[in-house]
Amino acid sequence: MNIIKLYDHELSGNCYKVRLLLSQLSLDFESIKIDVFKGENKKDFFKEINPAMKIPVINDDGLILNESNAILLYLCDKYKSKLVSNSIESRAKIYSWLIYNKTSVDPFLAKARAIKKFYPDDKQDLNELKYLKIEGIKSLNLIDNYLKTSNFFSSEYSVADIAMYPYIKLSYEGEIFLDEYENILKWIERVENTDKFKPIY
Ligand SMILES: N[C@@H](CCC(=O)N[C@@H](CS)C(=O)NCC(=O)O)C(=O)O
Repeated sequence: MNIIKLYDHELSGNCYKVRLLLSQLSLDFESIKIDVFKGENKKDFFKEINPAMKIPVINDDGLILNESNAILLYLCDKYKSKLVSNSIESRAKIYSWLIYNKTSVDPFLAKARAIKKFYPDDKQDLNELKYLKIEGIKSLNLIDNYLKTSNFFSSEYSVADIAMYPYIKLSYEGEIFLDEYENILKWIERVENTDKFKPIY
């Protein structure tokens, strides 16, 4: 039987997106840890798997795929999940939010988290952090406003919510706090109450 292989790291929000979807689809998988802190993603064996040298990557019966949000869409298509809607209008919304996530949310929130959580104090660029915070907050404002009238990013819980969840939830680790984002906080609770939800840590 085919078991999906996931090149993974427990602290990676992007890998978590894939683990959460696999859990919610009840799909077994083998987690293969790539220790990015020891540079394993830059070793020759991994460059052959993903020349971009980043995790997550899946190998599903020989189909090798990188880019977390592409993996989410692929898994839903392959395993016929309704976490990508059947309605063309809802799918369009999901695509739009997945791209917004990768251009306007993760680049700011994930980078701020990486700097504050993983870089030594003397390697933290405070100007960069300031910029990431300003841009991250612009996106959080937009999202909070959107969630005022929507329970989820599409008409129902979908991969767009899975994609958005980890770096918004963990934004405090980059010193971007959610206290004033009432609608985002309620959305986080709704996501955490979905079936077979698993916390990142
Ligand atoms: N756009 C990629 C980003 C992947 C990414 O940045 N992965 C991080 C871990 S969360 C990584 O592999 N970092 C190692 C490095 O850049 O050297 C995705 O969404 O999958």
